[in-house]
Amino acid sequence: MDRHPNGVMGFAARVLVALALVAGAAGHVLAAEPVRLDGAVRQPLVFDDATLRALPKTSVAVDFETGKGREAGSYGGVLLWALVEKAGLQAGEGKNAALRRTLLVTGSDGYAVALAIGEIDPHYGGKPVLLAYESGEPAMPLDAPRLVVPGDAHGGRNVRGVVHIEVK
Ligand SMILES: Nc1nc2c(c(=O)[nH]1)N[C@H]1C(S)=C(S)[C@@H](COP(=O)(O)O)O[C@H]1N2
Ligand SMILES: [Mo]
Repeated sequence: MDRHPNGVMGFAARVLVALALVAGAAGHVLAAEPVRLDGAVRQPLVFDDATLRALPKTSVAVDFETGKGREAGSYGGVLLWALVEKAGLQAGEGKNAALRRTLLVTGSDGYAVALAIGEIDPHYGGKPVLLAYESGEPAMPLDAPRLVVPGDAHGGRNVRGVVHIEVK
């Protein structure tokens, strides 16, 4: 007798859980703030997951120490240099003035690191620093874009949840 109401409640509960999961999943996607790229560029740009995924993908291997131990794996995303090129780097005045430029990359929690443009310019360091949107093998999407600096021994420059890249 009371199996039926329980069954109905069970179904209703399952529908609510399913709705919550769908809303949660949708909220998850919307939760990732877009990344603003501005400062010394001709055209400030904003990148979201879709615009990043539409650009050529690069994958890099990482192996770094963190406060919680070693992390080895892979990340996929877009070359930071490609984003800067797209926005159009403004070099400024003087001999090799572009080499005075830096990129301040900031996460949603305010954590920030600086890179020199010469570190990523293919004419100089050419390091494949990424704005990554996926990681692992097989690749899983990240909650939010992450700066990935391959070759670093410590993970400190791999800014999670990047929201702003300022060319200074
Ligand atoms: N936004 C943000 N990114 C961050 C940090 C942080 O505090 N905030 N910590 C950094 C440090 S010190 C390390 S060691 C790595 C840790 O990487 P993990 O989060 O993959 O473990 O994240 C880096 N990226
Ligand atoms: Mo760290």
